[in-house]
Order: sequence, then C-alpha cells, then structure tokens
Amino acid sequence: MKQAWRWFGPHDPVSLDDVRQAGASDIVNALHQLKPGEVWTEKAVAERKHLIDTTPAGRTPLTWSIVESIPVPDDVKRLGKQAKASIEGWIASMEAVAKSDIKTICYNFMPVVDWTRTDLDAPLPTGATCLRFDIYRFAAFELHILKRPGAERDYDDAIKARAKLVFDAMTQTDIDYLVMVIASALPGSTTDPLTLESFRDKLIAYRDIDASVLRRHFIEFLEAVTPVAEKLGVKLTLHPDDPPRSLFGLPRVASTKEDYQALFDAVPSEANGMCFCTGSLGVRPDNDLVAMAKHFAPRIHFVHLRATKRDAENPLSFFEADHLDGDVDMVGVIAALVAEDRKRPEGSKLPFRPDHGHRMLDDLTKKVTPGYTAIGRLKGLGELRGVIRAVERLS
Ligand code: DNO
Repeated sequence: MKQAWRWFGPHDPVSLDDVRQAGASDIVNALHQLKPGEVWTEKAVAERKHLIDTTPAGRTPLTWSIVESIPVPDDVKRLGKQAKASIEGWIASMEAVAKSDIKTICYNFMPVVDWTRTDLDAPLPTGATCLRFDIYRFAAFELHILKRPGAERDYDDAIKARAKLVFDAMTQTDIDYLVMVIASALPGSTTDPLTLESFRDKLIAYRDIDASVLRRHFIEFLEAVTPVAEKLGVKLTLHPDDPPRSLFGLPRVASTKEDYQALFDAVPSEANGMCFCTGSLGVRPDNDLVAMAKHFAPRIHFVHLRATKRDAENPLSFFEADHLDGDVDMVGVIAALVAEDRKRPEGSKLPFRPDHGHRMLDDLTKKVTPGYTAIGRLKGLGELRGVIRAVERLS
C-alpha cells in the first residue's frame, strides 16, 4: 500500500520536509484557497503540482497523487437552478486535475455540513487532546443555540435533560466556541462556513429533500461525471458521511454498506469508487468494517485509517482514539486491504493516509490544524505501517 499524507498547502504548519520525515511518499491536497463551486484552472493545479513534486537536491521525492476534495456545491445536492452549471464546473475542475496527471479524486455528498465535531481539544488521560463528538453538547447546540424547529423530536428525554444542563452551564465564550466548531467548517470542509442565520436558511432549503430525493440527485451527478472520469482515467472516491448518520434533520446517503451499494448499483461505472474511511464508518456499531472492506475491495481507491471510540454511557458520543485502539478492528481491515492491494499491479497500489491524530508533545503549544497535527499523525502512521508490514509478511 502507498503511504500518503494530507497537506493543506503552503500555509500548512506541517512542512513537506516533515512529511518526508514521516515517511510518506504521496501527498493529498486540494486548492483550499478556492470556495466550494469555484472552478479549478489547469494553471492553478499545475502550479501546486510543481510546488509539491519539485524535489530539492538530496531530498526524497513526493508526489501529489490524490485530490481531497473537489467540493460538490450545495445546489447540486438540492438540484437547484444552478445545478447543471455547477456540475459542468465540477467536471472542468476534474479535467484540470487530470491534466496534471492526478488520477484519484476524493469528494463527499453531505448536505450543509461536512465533518462535524463538538470539541477540538478534548483532554485525554495522557495529557494529549483529541477531537470529540459529544451528543449532549451537540443537542445543546441544536435545541438551545441554533433552535432548529423540530429538533426536540430527534432526542429522547434523557438527552434533552442533559443538553439543558450543559447549555445552562455555558458562558458566552463557551457558546461562541461551540458555534465556531460546528458551524464554521472544520479544516478541509467542502461546505461553506455558516452563521447561525445562514445555517437556519440552509436547513429550510432542504425541507423537502429526504434521503431518497438526495440519492436521486446524487445519481444524476454521478451519471454526469463518471463518463468523463472514465475517459480521463480518473477514480472518484466517495468519502462517507462523518458521523455516518443524519444530523440537523438532514438526509445523508453515504453512511452504510446499503448506501454505497445503492450508488454502485445505480452507476456501475468503474470510475464510481469509494474512499474507505474507517474513522467515519466506524462510528456506527452496525457497520462491520472488515466485511465492508472485503465486500467493496475492488471499488476502494483511497483509504483513511483512523479509529473512533464510542462512549459506554451514550454510544452516540465518540472520541478519536489511538489509531489501533478504537472500536474498529484495524488489523482485520488492514488484512482485507492488503489482500486487495496484492491484486493490483505496481503503479496502482492502494493509497492510504493516517487520518487525524492527537495533539500531543510539542504540538500542544504550537499552532495546529485541528486533527491534522504532525506528531499525532506521525505516531498513527508509524503504528499503521507496523501493522501493514506484519500483515504483508505473515499472510
Ligand atoms: C476531515 C475529512 C473531511 C473530508 C471530506 C472529504 O478530516 O474527513 O474534510 O476530507 O469530507 O470530501
């Protein structure tokens, strides 16, 4: 398997030399300076490619081989008036990427909000911190800060009571922090940052869109983009919903095995692939990740390896655990992926990246990109590499 690393571009506090020292060979990047819906030009992609792939004398080469993500604009998901033009724009961005010989593109189809957490620095017993999704804090946001109509129907009485206690104990600073974490779009997000007001407006725009409608819109998108991707030799890899369930009453259609199967059945094109993200899919106890990795193996063209752990007290809450010590059977998943990787010819090996990492050691006092710390990911990559090496040797 190929070791990749997400790099956020020239402003990333983690340098390309840091990536070299971590031992990764492939870079995962996007033109993060562009807003969702802005079309990527060949020139802008080529410049970034040149920046990454130009190796200083004596250094290990790096290759920008994966784009994560080209954002799918909101009107495509709603099939609004601009959807056709937005899909054409998305295709133009994909063509620009392919021109620079980058053939793997990750994207997602989550309406309104991309990945969602409630805490960016939740303390761990070791003194490190991690990302966390806390159902009580999340419910406090929905019920008492965003005040989404109908939200009370989505929670049982115990959660509502706890959420009220959580909210009552919050200062204005706590509230502002929670709004920032949930609404302002976390790093790498493909959705626009929101204020409480624009958040409410967006939710209203989805009032009539349930999961079956969203899936239909998604299939229209895939029917338009996959023939072009095929011609370009591009693999599109759909990232799962994170967390893999409905939030804010919104539909989500990439959370389970059945969700993915429905999309592959509707659009069998070989360009229609999967980004197998263990951290996202692993949040659901009913997702059997080893079985899913085996089942979808030929469709998997990009892998995110990370582990979450559900709270014993309320399994709707979870935190990002050490890469090998979450709820997912990481060794089992890696064994399934290594078996698939063996079938692929040299030059087409399966890329994975260590996804997220704890904030630890020197990173505790440095400016970091939430989840994308140097040291936490370095630790994760080291552990994962060990498992891969052992599985390759012993199987
Ligand atoms: C966060 C990531 C997301 C992901 C996009 C994929 O860490 O999982 O930013 O890259 O949702 O399109």
